[in-house]
Amino acid sequence: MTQSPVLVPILGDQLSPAISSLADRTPDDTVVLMMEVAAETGYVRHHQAKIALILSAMRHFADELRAAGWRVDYVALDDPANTQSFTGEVVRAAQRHGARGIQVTEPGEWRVRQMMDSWGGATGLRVRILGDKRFVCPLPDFFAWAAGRRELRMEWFYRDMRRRTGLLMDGDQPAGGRWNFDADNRAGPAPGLQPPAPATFAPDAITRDVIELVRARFGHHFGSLDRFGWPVTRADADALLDRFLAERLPQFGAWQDAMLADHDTMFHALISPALNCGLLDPVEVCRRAEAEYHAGRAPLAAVEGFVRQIIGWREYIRGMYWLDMPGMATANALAATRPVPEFWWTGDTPMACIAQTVRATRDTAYAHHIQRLMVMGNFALLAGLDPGQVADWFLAVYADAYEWVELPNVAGMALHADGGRLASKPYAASGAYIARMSDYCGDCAYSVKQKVGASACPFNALYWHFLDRNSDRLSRNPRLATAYATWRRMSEDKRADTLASAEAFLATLEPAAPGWARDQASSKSAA
Ligand code: FAD
Ligand code: DLZ
Ligand code: SF4
Repeated sequence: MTQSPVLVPILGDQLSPAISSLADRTPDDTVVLMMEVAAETGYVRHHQAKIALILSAMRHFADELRAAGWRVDYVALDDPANTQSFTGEVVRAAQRHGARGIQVTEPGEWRVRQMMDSWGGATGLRVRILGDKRFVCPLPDFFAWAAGRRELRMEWFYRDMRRRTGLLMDGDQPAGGRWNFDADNRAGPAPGLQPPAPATFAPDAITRDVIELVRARFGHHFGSLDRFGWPVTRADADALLDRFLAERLPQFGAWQDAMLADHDTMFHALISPALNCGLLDPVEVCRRAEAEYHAGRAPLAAVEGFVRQIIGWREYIRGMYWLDMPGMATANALAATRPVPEFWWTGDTPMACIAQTVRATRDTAYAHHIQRLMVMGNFALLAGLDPGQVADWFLAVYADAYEWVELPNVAGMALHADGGRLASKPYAASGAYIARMSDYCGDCAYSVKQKVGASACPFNALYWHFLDRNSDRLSRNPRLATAYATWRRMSEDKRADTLASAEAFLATLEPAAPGWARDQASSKSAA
């Protein structure tokens, strides 16, 4: 080891041996710094399983790096000297090791980028911040793609990513002659559909230690650790991917939007927690899925649908986050101000779809895309929940939630708070959509067929209430023309009954007690 090494901080979502901050380094000239810090475990009150996943994956990754010959300085959460913030620990480590410079991969969150930009001043050292090569599209390329375009639609971006990676391409043409096979996908659940059991991984000694730590320090946070089964090593993440490819991918497309009360995960891959913290590589995952198509084991529609989620949506969402931050965090184009209700945390509601989704979320720190978008997100949109509070909820409760991916999905895709930059129309739907795509309604205290009144499905009247109260902002949207025409064709009495029914329901919503998502002292409104 040279006298003055370069310090390479590796954050909890940078757990990839191929991370760009290490690519040009050699072990004899480098100290890797990994930091468990209270500022990160507590900037929202993360689900207990999310904290356990990240701390355990960090500890396993430190061992993996050490085994590969790297010198790793690992600061544990309960180290008495720990300053409990990234900046404090970088300053301390730079002094401890007499570092001659700092090299780091760009972070996933705006607030952490602000921290990194201060490290040069705080340490007096040169700080090199490198692009994150784990994404297909470098941020400067995304900004160039977006520049001068009036509409930033995912579909066009996705085609560029197909060409760039060569995934599912026959020369310069899309495999099968079409870019998008969505028309073949997304059916409601067929009677008797039996998705396979999800793969889970028994906690090893490191994970068990972390679980004890989390119970002791964060036992007051939302969520249960009883069923903790997320992969925390690369080997287990690979095994999860293998199971998905063999057991779920062939049916992934067809049932991508379906929801069943007894099968929380349906045919989804469950890989987002591992992907987002760095245990899986996105392009590698897509190449493995593509190979299933070439081997004749999975249909093109399913594989294309899956690849689109990763090199299309995931990349596009990240680009939009960095393009629109910091404004995205406070965007509220529909002026929605209602507090998140208490039942979003407790699940204590007669609405079966929400109760089921909150239960799954509490038990596993996971819900699949349609539960997030068309149950929780749709409810938030229709009820006019405050986008900042909704974003805090999503950031806290899901094991895969980092702001770069959570916020555009919440503010852009679910809530239309960005005024339509990300989605050309709000994903607003009445109970009929949930009834078609799930088996939730059969066990619900409300009747999905009933349009108004105390026993009617709340989504029904709320849908019209949403359109009516936002007509100045949305009625000129051509994609909502039919809905507004239907609303206008209703008799005045029917419209009045509908609005009164929605108002009566909204009046029953109890705001969540303060402190579920954030320590009260660090809440956004207090900041
Ligand atoms: P699958 O359905 O099997 O899809 C495969 C992969 O595609 C996912 O692992 C993910 O990496 C990618 N993907 C699919 N849809 C999206 C999308 N809209 N944005 C980005 N990537 C996507 N995803 C997160 O990773 N973190 C979040 O915090 C997050 N918050 C969300 C909040 C809302 C309101 C909504 C509507 C969606 C959110 N998503 C988020 C996107 C999506 O719901 C999850 O990526 C998905 O449910 C993860 O489960 P899976 O791995 O089983 O995904
Ligand atoms: C989410 C999280 C948590 C809970 N804890 C830590 C931690 O103790 N140390 C760490 O390096 N990272 C943690 N993370 C992930 C970071 O919040 C993440 O790296 C940043 O949000 C940047 O995306
Ligand atoms: Fe949800 Fe309405 Fe169906 Fe009940 S009836 S499960 S509230 S959609």
